[in-house]
Amino acid sequence: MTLSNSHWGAFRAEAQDGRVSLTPFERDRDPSPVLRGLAELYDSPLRVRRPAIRRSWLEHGPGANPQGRGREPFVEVEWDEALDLLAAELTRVRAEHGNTAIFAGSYGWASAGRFHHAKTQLKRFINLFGGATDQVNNYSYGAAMVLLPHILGSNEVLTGQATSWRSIAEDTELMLAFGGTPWKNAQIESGGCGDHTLRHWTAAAAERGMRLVNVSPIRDDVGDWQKGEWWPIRPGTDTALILALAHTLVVEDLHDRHFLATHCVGFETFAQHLIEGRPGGFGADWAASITGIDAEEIRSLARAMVRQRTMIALSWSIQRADFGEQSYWAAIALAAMLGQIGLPGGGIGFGYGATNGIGSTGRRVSAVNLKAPPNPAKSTIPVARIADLLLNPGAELRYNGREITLPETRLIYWAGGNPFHHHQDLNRLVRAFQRPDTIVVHEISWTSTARFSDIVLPATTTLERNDIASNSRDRFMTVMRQVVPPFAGARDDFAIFTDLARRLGFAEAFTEGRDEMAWLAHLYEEARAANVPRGVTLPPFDAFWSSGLVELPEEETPHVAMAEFRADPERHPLATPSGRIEIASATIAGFGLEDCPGHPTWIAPREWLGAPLAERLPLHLISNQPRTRLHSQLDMLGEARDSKIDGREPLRMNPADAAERGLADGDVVRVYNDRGACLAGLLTSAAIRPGVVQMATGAWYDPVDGGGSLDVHGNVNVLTHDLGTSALSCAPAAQSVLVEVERYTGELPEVRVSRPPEFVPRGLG
Ligand SMILES: Nc1nc2c(c(=O)[nH]1)N[C@H]1C(S)=C(S)[C@@H](COP(=O)(O)OP(=O)(O)OC[C@H]3O[C@@H](n4cnc5c(=O)[nH]c(N)nc54)[C@H](O)[C@@H]3O)O[C@H]1N2
Ligand SMILES: Nc1nc2c(c(=O)[nH]1)N[C@H]1C(S)=C(S)[C@@H](COP(=O)(O)OP(=O)(O)OC[C@H]3O[C@@H](n4cnc5c(=O)[nH]c(N)nc54)[C@H](O)[C@@H]3O)O[C@H]1N2
Ligand SMILES: [Mo]
Repeated sequence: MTLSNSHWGAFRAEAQDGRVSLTPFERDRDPSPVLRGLAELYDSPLRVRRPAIRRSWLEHGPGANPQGRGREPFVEVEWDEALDLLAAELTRVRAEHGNTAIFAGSYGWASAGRFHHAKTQLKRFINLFGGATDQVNNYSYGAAMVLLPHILGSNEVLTGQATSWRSIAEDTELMLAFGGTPWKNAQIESGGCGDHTLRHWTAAAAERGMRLVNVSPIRDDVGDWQKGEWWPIRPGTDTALILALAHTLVVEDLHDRHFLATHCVGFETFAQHLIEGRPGGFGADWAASITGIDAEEIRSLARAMVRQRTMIALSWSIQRADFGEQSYWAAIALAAMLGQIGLPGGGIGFGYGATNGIGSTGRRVSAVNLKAPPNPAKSTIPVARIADLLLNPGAELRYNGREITLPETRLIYWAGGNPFHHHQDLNRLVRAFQRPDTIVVHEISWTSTARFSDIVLPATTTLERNDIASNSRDRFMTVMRQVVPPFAGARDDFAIFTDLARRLGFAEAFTEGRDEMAWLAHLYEEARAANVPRGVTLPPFDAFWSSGLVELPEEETPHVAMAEFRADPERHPLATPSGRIEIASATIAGFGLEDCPGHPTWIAPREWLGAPLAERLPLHLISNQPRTRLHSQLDMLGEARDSKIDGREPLRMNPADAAERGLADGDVVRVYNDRGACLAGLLTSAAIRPGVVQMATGAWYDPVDGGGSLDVHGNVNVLTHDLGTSALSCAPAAQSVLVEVERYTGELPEVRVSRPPEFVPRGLG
């Protein structure tokens, strides 16, 4: 059987009579059940079969009836016609409005293969066309990635190598895990993985008797086998708990004065703030009233952290919230006060469990990677300001100490992402998507974004092409061999861009004279050369391609983040202004931001259970990552489809909250706030803290009248707000949301996104 790989893990596949069957890779110790949906995807009725153009756009040209997006039928056309029209429209927009009027940020996860990486293919194409407005940062840890360079000098602990799971399993005595270490999330790895290891390492830590404190509104963010204690914190209040732990250390004089003096700056400012920043200080009694966690437990945890080798771990979700910078900054300050940064099993880590590879025990390698040339248009926005860009051209945006003037957008080009999945406040995004003249998307399936576009070009899946899975955090590099011919009229993104570039006169620059296999060999050989200085030897391409995989070396000793800095801060300074950990930052203080001052502090979220709004909307909605799919990918298939209740996305609620509302398991409910409403299927669960409801992201958006009102399928992003974390990073803050839930009593509307949109013959408009 053919070896291939995916964000859900490696697998072997075969095709019979045009149907795909697959089994997980034999070396995978804990394969993801979500993988089975990939086999169903190939010939799913929701595949885009042929190029399709929104009727008004085709018949009346760019900008025609923009309110028709998401409502109007499509006309299927031949590839040549679609590409001729698109090449002409790109040329028109560039000539009349300039390259910055093209938005091609195209945020999204696309597929695992490194060559057929849709977004990078688009960047190669558009940057050779003169560039476009692009996006920086990501939805995952957008606040942290702007903050950490100011505090730790780089994003190494966040995006590079975290202290390895082996180090935790061997040396950590106490792991304080904010947001847990969710197994559901470690099912995936961007760029694929050969062996799922979270269960193995977390079991090893539990076996050795490590104490695990799961600070989360949701108990099953930690698996039963991990034997964690559950501290059901009120959502959005982690910073208060962290400040109180730090406060206890200060008042009981338990902080590591030596480490603070030799490795940090700004401790005095922070310590003074802890004591004097509010009447009575940021102590445990204060934090108990904010977090719902007992004050004595907080104090005793602080003392235990000093006595024991402690890992302070924060999931990425903690900073995906109002003023999300504060939790990460406060946690770094707390870890510095313990003085265990750079010691085996101690210090600070981010994202354990977020993907399979965080804390990987493999040696760091240079991955196979397709690069794009620089963007000549030099125009960027922070990733989650997309609706602001479209709605407010000319407006000034404060971001990381700068001002960005938002350009005007005439054309949107998306390949490999789904903004009608990933963005917040979708009813606002619907209005924003009515602004441009033209919206183009390459898609596998009729996602909500495809339905809100003008030109939809059918893309192949991983199963229909050759590629390489490679990732600096995974121990396997594998081939991704083609299993089946392209479905219906679908084409690879590379082939689509090649044909467009030919029409626009730069095909040679785009392909560099290589076809698919020549590109794979070229990219692989580049990675092979880059690994030589790392002491990692890869076989030549032909040998790799015929054997199917390379197993990369394990780390020799467990990796400990920031160990060199700890050992010798003079020789290995951080790239901060002081060369040290900045517990207070003069740079950030100098930005003069009310929502991100010069040291960590508690700023009450805009929406949380302590807000006045909670009297009317008394439930905090956690819209976390789905156990049953990757974002919106595979939503209508396999695990995700089977998890739906009456065809709606499940919502979990504590039994007490359900009883108070007269709700029972299996009820269809309406979840609402002032921004929007959606339907969901109710599941009661004691694993959810009272006052909290949980609904995963990723159900395909299905507004009852094409936008603005009830989403009948259960996309949480009709409820989330579109305000950034702060003016420092302008990152998404999807976790800070209040809602109310009631039984849905109307007639149950059909979920229309479970079948393709309407197609009409040409000339009927
Ligand atoms: N409320 C809330 N919202 C969130 C989050 C949250 O926690 N809460 N999380 C956020 C986070 S962290 C992220 S990363 C985003 C994720 O948001 P996205 O990355 O946009 O979500 P995906 O569903 O992975 O979208 C990828 C799309 O690419 C398509 N695709 C896959 N392979 C290919 C290919 O080869 N070619 C082409 N042309 N298309 C392809 C898929 O069909 C899919 O529609 O969501 C964010 N949104
Ligand atoms: N199966 C699956 N795995 C995925 C993804 C997917 O779509 N599906 N997406 C991937 C991507 S792109 C990313 S960025 C990562 C994201 O990784 P994370 O950000 O870690 O993922 P989440 O599931 O959003 O959050 C983890 C847990 O944090 C808890 N939490 C939420 N708010 C709070 C809070 O205020 N306080 C505390 N203490 N806990 C809170 C929730 O209970 C939640 O289950 O996941 C990746 N893994
Ligand atoms: Mo993400």
